[in-house]
Order: sequence, then structure tokens, then C-alpha cells
Amino acid sequence: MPLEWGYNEDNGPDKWAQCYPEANGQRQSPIDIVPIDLKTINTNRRLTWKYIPENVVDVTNPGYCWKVHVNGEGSELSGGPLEGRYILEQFHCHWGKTNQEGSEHTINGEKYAGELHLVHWNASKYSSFNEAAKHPDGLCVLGVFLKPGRKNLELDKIVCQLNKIQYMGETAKILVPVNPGAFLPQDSGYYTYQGSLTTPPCSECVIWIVFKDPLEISQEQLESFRCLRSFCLEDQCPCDEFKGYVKTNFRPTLPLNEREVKECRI
Ligand code: 3J3
Ligand code: ZN
Repeated sequence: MPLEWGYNEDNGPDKWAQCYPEANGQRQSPIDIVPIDLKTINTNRRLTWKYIPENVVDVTNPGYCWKVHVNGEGSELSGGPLEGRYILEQFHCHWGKTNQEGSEHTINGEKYAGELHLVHWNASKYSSFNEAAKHPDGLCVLGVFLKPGRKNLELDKIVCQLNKIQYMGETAKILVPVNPGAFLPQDSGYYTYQGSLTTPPCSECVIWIVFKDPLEISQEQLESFRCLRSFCLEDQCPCDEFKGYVKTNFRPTLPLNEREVKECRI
């Protein structure tokens, strides 16, 4: 069964609101971040994180990206703009058909080749991820821009499994510890604002933290993302321009409206 939404002409972001009305909301993500417009705050509450590498479970192809599920027990994201403790649920990635596009957030209109999202939920206030996703402070997503450069050895533990999840619905176990903290820039400043999921249902439940400094990954790692297929093995290959490959899975930016974006030093 193909996805009911996607990134093609007939099911792309400009059509999502037909089935997911929140996509037309006033606090949607991603956004274009314009640093000169921002209020810089020197928060005295340092953003801190802790992850358990052994708690990474598996990687799956939901039809529009690769997504790594994590057992969040023992993880913790707190401080900075956050009240309480957020725990890691999953991490995934967005990319484009060339290196000239692929990130969801942009800086002064500039796109990176991709964007990694570490999705956390507010375990101090809510009982589960799905419950948290119904509340304006339910989730916190850390966004890390990706640029082509040196291979990231920690990410390669995921990349080397992608050949086992070529088709939508496939899952592969991650049998080695993977440290999500290795994807986060050390001592980078960040931007933070109130937004939404960037995929349907586009729920307005996310506190976004977008790091300024990008993470380098190799050209080969980027190209391995573009080999994932957007349909199940049993389904017919859709006759689209890219023959059913996930070549693009980023949502274009949405208006900031009445929101404030804060720039924080780490
Ligand atoms: O995509 C599912 C979706 O079915 C729905 O349950 C939603 C929560 O209400 O999120 C999950 S998800 O964990 O896979 N997910 C989608 C992509 C949440 C986070 C992701 O959104 S993003 O803003 O980080 N890109
Ligand atoms: Zn995402």
C-alpha cells in the first residue's frame, strides 16, 4: 500500500492539508531562519543530553526516509529552552536529489544537503510519545544540518544496514551500539522556536532546536539515502520520474507568522 502523502507532484507538501488540516496551521515547520532578525539570548541554562548507545533498536524504511527507533530509557535531553526531561524516541533524516538541496530548515534562504532529526518527547509531563505529540510542548526535535565531506563513522553503522531496508515496510536490527550524541555538534550555538512535525499529520507539538554548525557526512553516505525505495516489494514500481526512489523528502519552508526565533549560545 503506497503512502497517502509524499513529495511528488500529486501527493506533495502543497497537497497535505487536504487530508491533514493542521498542515495549514500558524506554527508550521520548517522555517527559514534569518539570523539578523533574531534576538540573541545568553541562556544560563545549558542544553544537555545523554544517550545510551546500546538502546538503539532497529532501522526501518517507512517509505519516505530511514528511521532509527530507540528505547528511550536512560536518555535525557534537558536545559536550554526546555522545561523538564525529554527522552529520545527516534532519529531520521531528510535529503534532496542533489547536494544543493535537502535540508528542511534554511539559513537566509540557504539549503544544506540534508538534515538529521533526533525526536524526543516530554516524559516529565506525558505518559507516551503518542500522548506527548498531542500537546504544544510534547516533542523536542534536534535538527542538525548535513554537508558533504568526511565520512561519519558512527552514521556508517546505520548506512551499512540500508541495503536491508530497500523497500517500504522493511526493518533491520542494529546489532552494534550507536551513539546519537556523536551526531550533535559540540559547542555549537543553536536556534530555537515553536513549530510542528514536518511530515503529516504536521501536529503543532514541537519545540525545535536547530544547531548552527553542520555535520559532515560523505558523498557515498548521502547517495545511499537516495537508493531507498518509496514502495513495498509487493507493490508495482510507481512510474514516477525517479522510478520509486526516495530522491527528495524535505518540506519547503513555511511562514514564521507571529513566532519568535531565539538564537542561543550553547
Ligand atoms: O510519522 C509518525 C506519524 O504517524 C505520527 O504518529 C507522528 C506522531 O503523531 O509521528 C510519527 S514519527 O515518529 O514517525 N514522526 C514523523 C517524522 C515524528 C517526527 C518526524 O517529524 S519531524 O518533524 O521530526 N520531521
Ligand atoms: Zn524530520
